[in-house]
Amino acid sequence: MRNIVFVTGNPHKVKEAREILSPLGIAVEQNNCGYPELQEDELPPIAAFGVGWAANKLEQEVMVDDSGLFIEALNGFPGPYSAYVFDTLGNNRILKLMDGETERRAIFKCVIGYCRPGEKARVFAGEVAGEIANGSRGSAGFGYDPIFEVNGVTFGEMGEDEKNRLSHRYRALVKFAEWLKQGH
Ligand code: ITT
Repeated sequence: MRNIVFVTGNPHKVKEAREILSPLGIAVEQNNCGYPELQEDELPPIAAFGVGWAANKLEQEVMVDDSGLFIEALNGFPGPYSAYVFDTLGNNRILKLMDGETERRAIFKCVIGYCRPGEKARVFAGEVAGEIANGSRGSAGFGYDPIFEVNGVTFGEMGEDEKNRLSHRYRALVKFAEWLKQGH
């Protein structure tokens, strides 16, 4: 079993990463030390900078996860600002912004960053297309899960297994695991 330190303050991400990666022979250990998040329009440079910073600070190989919900009708908002917007507005205010809007498509994106001290950061991106639900439904998961639906079912209504088989995070983590398996 390979052990990788996951720098994140979000225990839900760690739980999902464990469920997805442990069958692939990768164990994940959380470190809550945080890292600086660049202001960028897209997630990969944020993850790359953050993971490089954390690898050098902790002097060991680490991974990070930068995720965001990109809503089509809102020109990609909240995107890279998803954590701030979730904390300040929350799901109900997002639903209000979408009131009466028929274009409800959204993309949930996840970028996994990985780095060893002194080396170049690697990023692995995954995304899933879905829609913003008409209301908040389901209590599973975390964050935007109750308002993001795929084929009419919100992540909040799905069992963990179901979300972890199709999520943005699953898709990014599988790419990461495949790359590690190639001997990196
Ligand atoms: P770290 O940066 O410490 O890893 P965070 O929760 O701040 O934790 P992000 O910067 O990636 O993470 O924030 C993305 C926001 O989107 C945040 O509010 C998350 O709760 C939310 N989010 C991320 N992945 C999600 C998922 O799978 N389902 C629902 N919401 C998610």
